[in-house]
Amino acid sequence: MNPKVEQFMAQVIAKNPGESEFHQAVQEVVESIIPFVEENPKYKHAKVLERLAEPERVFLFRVPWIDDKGDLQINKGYRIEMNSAIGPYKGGLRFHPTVNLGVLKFLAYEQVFKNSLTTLPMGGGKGGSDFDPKGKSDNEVMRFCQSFMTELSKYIGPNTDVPAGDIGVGGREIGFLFGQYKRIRNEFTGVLTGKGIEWGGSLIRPEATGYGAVYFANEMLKTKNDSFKGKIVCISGSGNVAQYATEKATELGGKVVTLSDSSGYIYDPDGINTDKLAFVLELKNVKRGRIKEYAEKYGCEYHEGKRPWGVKCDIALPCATQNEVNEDEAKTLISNGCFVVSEGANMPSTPGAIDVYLKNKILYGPGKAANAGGVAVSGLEMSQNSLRLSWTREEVDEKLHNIMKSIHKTCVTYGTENDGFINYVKGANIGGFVKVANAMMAQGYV
Ligand code: NDP
Ligand code: 2IT
Repeated sequence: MNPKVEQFMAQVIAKNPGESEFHQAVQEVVESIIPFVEENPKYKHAKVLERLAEPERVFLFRVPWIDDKGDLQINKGYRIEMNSAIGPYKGGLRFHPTVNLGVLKFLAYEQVFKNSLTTLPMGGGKGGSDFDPKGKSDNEVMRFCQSFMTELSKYIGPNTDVPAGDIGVGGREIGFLFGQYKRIRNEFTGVLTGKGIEWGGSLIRPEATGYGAVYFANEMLKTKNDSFKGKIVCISGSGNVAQYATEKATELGGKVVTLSDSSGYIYDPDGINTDKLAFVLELKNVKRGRIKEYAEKYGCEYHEGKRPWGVKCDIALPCATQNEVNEDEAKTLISNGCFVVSEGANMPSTPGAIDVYLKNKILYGPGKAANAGGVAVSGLEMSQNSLRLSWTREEVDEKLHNIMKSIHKTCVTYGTENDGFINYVKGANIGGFVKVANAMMAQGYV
């Protein structure tokens, strides 16, 4: 390891003990940025990297709520306000039992660079709870969301900090959260994104992350004069991001053969067509069932407790969670002919897996570039809320498409190496850094 990176990481680890995902996210970024900062010492003197690794503010609070049996339950609630150099804090809320400070800090840290890449004026934040919506009734989810927002409402606002969804937080949760904010503050504002279309939401927001990850993959393919046509695509997850990645990859001529959830994956060699995808949407978003039921309905293979990376494919779109592709799985993907990885999820590839992609010089789009479409359309939702009007589906989709092209271009600018290989990791990290760093330099030591 570069000794400067080692030195920097020793400090980050000492200051943030036990936060392994946060250490991982910071290390991936500083490996790209430290050489760049050495060439641009103004950033070094202003300790921009050190400041970026320290949240501006962290809230940690108790969330008491009553379950359907009448028993009191207590969860932890968090909001990390990471960096506001280029705009209000912006980033999702995750409700999942694995949520802890280190996980949310990794997500908030990534969000700062991602939001900068979108070209829109958004700082970075993230929040959530160790609450598990799985198996809870709608009323339990509502009571939890109301209690969570009762505290969170003290810290957020349309010009301060604008949360949205992430794992375990979709349209239902955003509705309950918005209702409680409006009730407490008596304000109808764009304080959250991912709202319903009838009450201030944006068209294409539900689709945006998945579509964006596919648009980004398509831009990478174009650099090789290639496209999705006739490609076999493996997707993990079956939630919001996976669903719309499946839709767009299929629309562009790919054949999506896998989806998964935390219990296992399905393999459908005939491809997940429009009708089958409609079944998945109903299964996951309305019935809240398991992906196994897809295999039962369509008579295809289901692999309990396994991830889909052993299936032969040309394109892999990890759309479930962090560290879901390890070094061995990355090697398997490549030996099976996979040459494109575009990350719908945040940090789905382990450092070992990323090394494998880079050594093999495949087209690898890291999450902070490839999945930025979601927050980008959140930014467009904020714009529409401020203007008090709404754009058409076509308008929003075109803006999203152009933003993904622009992010790709930024990665090419900062990531192209001497032999012509585009290192999208380096490109995304430096491209995201420059705007935030310049803003921090202009605003003094805050
Ligand atoms: P959802 O809650 O809609 O879906 C999550 C999916 O991932 C489910 O299929 C879930 O399975 C699976 N999953 C979650 N945790 C694990 C785990 N520990 N192991 C295996 N599978 C798991 O979330 P999203 O689709 O919104 O988010 C997916 C990823 O995309 C996350 O990394 C998120 O941070 C990222 N992302 C989301 C954006 C958005 O706009 N929603 C924007 C940018 C990135 P199960 O149902 O069994 O839990
Ligand atoms: O990780 C992410 O970018 C998101 N979960 C979306 C954040 C947002 O504010 O739309």
